[in-house]
Amino acid sequence: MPEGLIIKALSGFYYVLSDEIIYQCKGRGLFRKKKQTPLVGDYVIFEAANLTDGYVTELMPRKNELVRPPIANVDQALITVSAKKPPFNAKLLDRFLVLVEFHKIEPIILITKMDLVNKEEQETIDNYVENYRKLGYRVELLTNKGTANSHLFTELLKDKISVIAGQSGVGKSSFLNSLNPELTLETAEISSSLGRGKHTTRHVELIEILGGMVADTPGFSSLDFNQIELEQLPFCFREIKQYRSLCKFRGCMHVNEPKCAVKEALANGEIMEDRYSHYVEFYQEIKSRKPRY
Ligand SMILES: Nc1nc2c(ncn2[C@@H]2O[C@H](COP(=O)(O)OP(=O)(O)OP(=O)(O)O)[C@@H](O)[C@H]2O)c(=O)[nH]1
Ligand SMILES: [Mg+2]
Ligand SMILES: [Zn+2]
Repeated sequence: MPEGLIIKALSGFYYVLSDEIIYQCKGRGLFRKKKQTPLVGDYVIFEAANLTDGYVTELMPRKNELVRPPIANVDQALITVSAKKPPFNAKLLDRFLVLVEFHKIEPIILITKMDLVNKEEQETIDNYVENYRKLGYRVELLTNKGTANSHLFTELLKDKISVIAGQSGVGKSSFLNSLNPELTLETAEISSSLGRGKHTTRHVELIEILGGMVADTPGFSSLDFNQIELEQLPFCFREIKQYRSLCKFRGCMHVNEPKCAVKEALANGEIMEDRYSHYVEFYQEIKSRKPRY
């Protein structure tokens, strides 16, 4: 039986890509019995007598899975923030980074709408970019309008499953369109009264771009840290992870403890203040979460 990749799940059907052909399939009852739900990104075994009456019969083991957006086997996340409209938001960027690091997915940072910034805003952004690059992140500054961006990403997407994530209106669909002029993903002006996007993209679908599969998503609709336990948070910040073994106390959470190497690095300017203050905010957020039982 053939193998394929689920590229879209809609109204009870799974669309399975196999050898450049898409088969419309249903799930076999067996998934429900095993409490398995096929996801976009699942590699599957299926049978199909024709293009519209197939059945997914088996799911291959997953590398990882995200709940919102629902997608499996993600290799990397293109975290998208705009330089302007909506305004650059480092805290939101760090929120996405924490969620992506938590799932052990490689993040790539895209800063869009660079055509809109003035000199002063450019300097602020350059400063952040330098810091994020120091942490080892790949950061790209982009203009999606009237510019081809494909030359920057020829190797990046190839043979991988990527998701593009970010607030509504930052230009995710526009960016994907800029990689391939034949793509015509729907985009929309951000609302002038609210200054934010309209959630134009509504379902998750993998699209073939530059030799890889990319999911344009409606943004990570849920950006809460419900799955993350307090002890896991330091591991989601690369610089904290790097210094934590030097702290005096083994269970140091790098907030109130004495002889904390993270706070020393902060005082020496080796850790960016902004990042640390976001760490503390996220720490408080998780700490004040109601217990789940
Ligand atoms: N000036 C400028 N405008 C951009 C750029 N990228 C996107 N836009 C505009 O920003 C608006 C929102 O872009 P979309 O691509 O729809 O944003 P999105 O992130 O896909 O939004 P959702 O689908 O709602 O999550 C559109 O009007 C785009 O034309 C850019 O680099 N420069
Ligand atoms: Mg979109
Ligand atoms: Zn510490």
